[in-house]
Amino acid sequence: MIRPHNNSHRHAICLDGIWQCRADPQEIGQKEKWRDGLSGTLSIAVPGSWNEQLAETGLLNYTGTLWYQRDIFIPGFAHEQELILYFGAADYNAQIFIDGKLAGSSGPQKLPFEMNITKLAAPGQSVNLVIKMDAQLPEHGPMQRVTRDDYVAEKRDRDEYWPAVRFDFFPFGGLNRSVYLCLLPKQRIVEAQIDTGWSDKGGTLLVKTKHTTGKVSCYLDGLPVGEAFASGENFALDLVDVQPWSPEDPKLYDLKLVLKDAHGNALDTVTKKIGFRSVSIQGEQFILNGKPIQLKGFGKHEDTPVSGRGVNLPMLVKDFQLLKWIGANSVRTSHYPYDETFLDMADEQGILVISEIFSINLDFRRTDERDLLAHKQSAEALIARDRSHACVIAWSLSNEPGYLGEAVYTERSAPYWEALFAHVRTIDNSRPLTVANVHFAGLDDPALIHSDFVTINRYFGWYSEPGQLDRAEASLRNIFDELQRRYAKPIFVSEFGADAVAGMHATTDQMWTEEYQADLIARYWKVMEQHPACIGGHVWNFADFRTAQHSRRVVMNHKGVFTRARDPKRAAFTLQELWRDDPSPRRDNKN
Ligand code: BDP
Repeated sequence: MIRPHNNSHRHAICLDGIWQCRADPQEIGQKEKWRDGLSGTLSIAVPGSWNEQLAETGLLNYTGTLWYQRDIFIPGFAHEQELILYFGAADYNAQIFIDGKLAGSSGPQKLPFEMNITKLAAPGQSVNLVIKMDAQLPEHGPMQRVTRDDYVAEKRDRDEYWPAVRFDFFPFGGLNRSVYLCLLPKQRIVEAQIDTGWSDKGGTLLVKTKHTTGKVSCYLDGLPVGEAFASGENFALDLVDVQPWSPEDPKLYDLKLVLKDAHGNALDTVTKKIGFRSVSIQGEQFILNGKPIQLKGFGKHEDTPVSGRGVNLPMLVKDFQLLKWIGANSVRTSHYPYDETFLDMADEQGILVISEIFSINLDFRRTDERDLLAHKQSAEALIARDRSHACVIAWSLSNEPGYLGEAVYTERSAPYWEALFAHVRTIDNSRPLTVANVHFAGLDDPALIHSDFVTINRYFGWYSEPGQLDRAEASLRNIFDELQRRYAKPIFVSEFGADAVAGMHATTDQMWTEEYQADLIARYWKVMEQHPACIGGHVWNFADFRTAQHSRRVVMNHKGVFTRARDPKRAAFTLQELWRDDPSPRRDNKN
C-alpha cells in the first residue's frame, strides 16, 4: 500500500469535510439496504469521532453501528487511471459500498486500508459512497473485546467501565483519519519497502518495490543514486555523502522512485522523505548513531476536545511545539499506531518514536491462535506503514498484557510471546522490540525475556504507596536493581505519573494536586537518572484525556502534564527545568 500523495503521475483527492451519517442501534440498516443510500441523516465532520460531535443527539457513549455517506465526483480525466479509495483508519470496522455494491472492508484496527474501485465508478460522474461502521472490537485480536456481559459473567461489576472497554481511554468511534480518492497510473509501483541505516561509513538504503511492469530507478534529492531494478528485487546502496538524522539535526532527504518502461519513459513516481540513522542495544544502553541516548518524553493519546480521536492538525502542531518547549526528545504512540502525519512531524522535528501495536491488557485466559494470528497481522501492517520513518526507533508489541495477573498462565503466554517476537524479527530486525510490562504481570512475565530492552509501567506513589513519595522512591530503586540483576538489559520506564486536577493545590503531599504530580515526577526522574541501567522515561501522560466512565476517573484521566486544552500544569515547568539545558527557558516570546 502506498500512502496517497501528489506528483506528476499520482493524484490524491482528499475527501475530508462534512459527510452525512445515521446511527443504527437496532441493526436495521442491513435489512433495509441502507447501503443504497441513507435517509434521515445528520451532518458529521470527517475526520472526527462521532461521540463528542454528536453528544447532544445521544451518541456520546455509542459504540454500535453508524453509517456514513457522501457523494464522490470522479474526474473526467480519470479514464486512463485506476481509482483507489484509501482510508487512514476506521474505528474500528468498516464495510465500504459504492452505489450499493460492496467495494471492500477494513483490516487491522488503527491502520490504513485501501480498495480498487475502478470497476465501480465511471469517470465524469458522481458515485454514492456509503460506509457501515461499528466501534466494537472483534472478540479475538491483539486488542480483545470486552462487553458488559463479560463483566457480569466474571463477577467484576465493580470494574465495569461505561462504555465497556478493556483500556483506560475512551472508545471513540468513526472515521478518525483522512479519506482519499487516488487516481493512479495503470502501470505503477504497488508497494515500496524502504529501509535506511547509518554506520561509520555513511548512510545505507535498501529499497524493494513491487511494480506492474518495467524497472524502478532511485533518486536522492533529485540526483540519480542507482541502477534500475526489477519488481521484487532488493536494491541496496551505501551512500557516503549523506548526513545522519538525529534529534539535534533531523536531516531529511527526498527519495524519489521512478518506474520506467523499456524505452526509459517514466510511468509512475513515488516520493518519500527519509533520514539515515542507526539504533541498537549494547549492554544496558540504547544506542543511536553510535552514542547512548537518554529517552525523555511522554506517552500520549490521540485525544482532543470535540474531535475525539479524530486527526486535529492545529493540535498536532501545538503538541510538537510543547514537546520542544518542555525539552522532550521522544514519545510512545500509546496505545495504538497514530496517524502518519504524527510521524512526519516527528521525522521533521527530531522526536524519537516508539511505535506501538494496538494491543492492550491482553487477557491470556482467553487467548488462542486467532489472537496470535491477528497480532502478527497487525505487526506486519504497522511495520509496512512505518518502517521508512527515521523517527521510529523501536516497536512496542503490546501494552500491559497479563494485567489481571494471568501472566501466571505461562503455558499460554510463553509460547505466544516466543512466536510473536520471532515473527516480528523476520519482518524488521533493525529495530529493538519491547512490551510494556504491568506491575500485576510480575517480573517473570515471559514478554520481558524476549524484549531487547525492558519496559515497565509503574505507579508507585499512586496506585500503590498512595501519597507516600519516600516509599515510592524506594520501590522504584528496588525494582531497577531487581530488573538489572535478572535481565542485564536497558530499563525504560514507559509510564509513571500521578493525576492532577488543574487548579488543585496543597502545601503537603496530597494526591490529585498539581504539587504532588510535579514532586512525584521530579523524584522518579532523580532515581531514573541515577540508575546505570535506566535509559530514561516517559511521563504518563502528555495531556489529560477522556476515558470511559468509572468511579476512579473525573471524566478524564488527569495524569496529563498539560490539560486537554494544552494549558500547562505545574509539572510542565518542573519537567522543563529537568529536561532543558538552557537556563530560565520559560519565556520563549519572540515579539
Ligand atoms: C496504565 C495504562 C494506561 C492508563 C494508566 C493509568 O497503561 O493506559 O491510562 O495506567 O491508570 O496501566 O493512568
